Amino acid sequence: MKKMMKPEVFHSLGSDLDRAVVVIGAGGHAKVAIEALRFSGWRVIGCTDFDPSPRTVVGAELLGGDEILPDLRSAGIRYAFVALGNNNLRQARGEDLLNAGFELPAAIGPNCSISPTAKIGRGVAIFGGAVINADAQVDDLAIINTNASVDHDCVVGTAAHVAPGSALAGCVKIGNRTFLGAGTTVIPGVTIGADCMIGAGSVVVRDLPDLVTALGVPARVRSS
Ligand code: JB2
Repeated sequence: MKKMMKPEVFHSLGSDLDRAVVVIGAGGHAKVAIEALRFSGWRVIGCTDFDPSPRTVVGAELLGGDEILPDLRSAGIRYAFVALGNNNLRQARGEDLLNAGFELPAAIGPNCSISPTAKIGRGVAIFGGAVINADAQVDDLAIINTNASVDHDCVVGTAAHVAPGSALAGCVKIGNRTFLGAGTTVIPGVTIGADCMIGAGSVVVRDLPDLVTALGVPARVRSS
């Protein structure tokens, strides 16, 4: 049987839906994303999560599971943000939301510096202190986490994650769904393929193919 949204959730939506956004996920990433959304002027109406136990996440109420999303869309909620740290899940849920007719705003936290010539995709998270320089491109659902930097002409692929304190020098390319652990450095012009895992603190000095795990200074492939 289709699970319906609880009536009290309808009442909590409020009347001004122009900047109202629902957040998918109620874990650690959601905490930072919700505060970044608020910082960038969004009104977070609440979250959805697999775990239905009633709770709040930095003041945002758990509304129910993802099965309530069609009802929220019908009730006039146009915007949703996927706050799931897992790159594959984030991409999958983002595609589900687009298919369901939601728009995916970016969540931009405080003290970010984003070049007016940078291209920022849908549903991107850019957290406090991040820097994105001229002509860089950050594709849909990517995360540029706290204090990470993305220099000129870089391309960060769909649902990739540049973890806190990482630094991409100019003209670096990061493939779709690739994860760069905290404090990763990538020297200019390097290309890292899709679905890679780069260990925290690594320094990547040469190109890496798809689907590898690499770590160290300089980063070496450990498995593929
Ligand atoms: O498909 C889903 C789904 N899959 C997992 N839909 C919804 N609505 N929720 C889903 N979840 C829920 O996401 C889980 O039930 C869980 O409550 C939440 C994930 O929380 P967790 O704190 O484990 O991870 P996270 O993704 O919020 O944060 C991770 O990634 C961040 C980037 C952590 O590693 C953080 O430390 C990190 N900063």
